[in-house]
Amino acid sequence: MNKRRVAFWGMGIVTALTYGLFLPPILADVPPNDYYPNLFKAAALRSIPAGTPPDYGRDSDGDGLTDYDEDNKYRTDKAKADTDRDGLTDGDWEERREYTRTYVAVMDLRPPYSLADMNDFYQDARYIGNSAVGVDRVEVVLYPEAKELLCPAPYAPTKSEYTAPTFAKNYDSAMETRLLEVTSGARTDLQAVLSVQRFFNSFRYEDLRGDLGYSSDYPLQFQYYADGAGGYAQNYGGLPTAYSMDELLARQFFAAGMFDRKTHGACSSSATLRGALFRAAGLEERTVFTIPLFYSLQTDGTRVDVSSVPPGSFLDQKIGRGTIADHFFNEVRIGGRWIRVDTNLIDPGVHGPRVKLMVMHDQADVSWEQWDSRRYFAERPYTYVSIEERLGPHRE
Ligand SMILES: [Ca+2]
Ligand SMILES: [Ca+2]
Ligand SMILES: [Ca+2]
Repeated sequence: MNKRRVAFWGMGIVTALTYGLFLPPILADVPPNDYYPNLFKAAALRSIPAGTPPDYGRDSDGDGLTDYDEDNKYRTDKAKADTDRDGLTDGDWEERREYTRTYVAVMDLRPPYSLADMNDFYQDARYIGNSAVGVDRVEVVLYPEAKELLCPAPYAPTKSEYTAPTFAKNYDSAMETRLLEVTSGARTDLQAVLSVQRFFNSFRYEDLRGDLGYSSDYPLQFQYYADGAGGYAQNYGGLPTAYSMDELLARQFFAAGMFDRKTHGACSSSATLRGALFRAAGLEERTVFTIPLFYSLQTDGTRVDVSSVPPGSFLDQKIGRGTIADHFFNEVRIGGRWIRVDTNLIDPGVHGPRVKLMVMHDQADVSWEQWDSRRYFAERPYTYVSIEERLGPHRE
């Protein structure tokens, strides 16, 4: 197969093709720690001493953007409501992009997704209309130069809806006891998070694709929920070979089973296990679902011609690998803020720029019937209409 023809889902214009030049300095400002690279893979993070959190909600100049976001995301002046004095305030949808680099994507979205969840530190999203019945057209703006300021809080295991066991993150008291041992030396929530990640790294990735008859464990994850009770997965054709369905689920789907066997599967499985470990340690977490900025398949299952992509560009490299895929990972509350602890915006290793579509306690909370393989190509819920890169005129 022609490598150049792999992996692009999109119907429209691609004008942002020079990503290789614009990656943020990976890990440049992150304190030395052996475990950061595993946890914050694309970390655009700076760390400040624990115990002195910024006032995240303060908006000193009243332009609708917080001081924190003006300093760390938009790069506008937090003391001036109209930084460039053109009569439009910094909070304006277009104005806020003028001091930084953005990737702007127009997308047609079917459920499942959440517009509220799509607005976070790394991206802004707004509804701009319907493109068809049941299909929402959404504009997403990604801020690849945004940098979170990590301000760890003292570690105190907590109980909340974000630490409670869930359907698949089904930790028990024995797991909780073990995880509290794992984090016992941590003074801050950041240290506890890193301790959990270290512990997670002792689990073994188990490639069961041969048993699943697919290139990842997605069928197991998605189709388990196709009928809300797992019956579809139980009847999934061609499965299993080496293991019974119950054993597959124990090895890659339910956290308690993975914990007992010291195994996990690909990203959706890992997000479940890691999420359960965080929760058992009293660290608030939720699962994030993202898709690549450039999607992999058209609705009819054919590959898109990407011959216009400049050879050697960042995008070209990503396409050439043929590894562009949906990605699950976790957010953890550190210093009171939800921090993406795997791929902030750009995953330099595999996936490239990513669009966040929603967060969830558990994948079982989301209706995945759109992902039923029988309808996968015809009704896959997300398509790109256009993608472009913008360099703000006042960006320094
Ligand atoms: Ca402001
Ligand atoms: Ca301002
Ligand atoms: Ca202005």
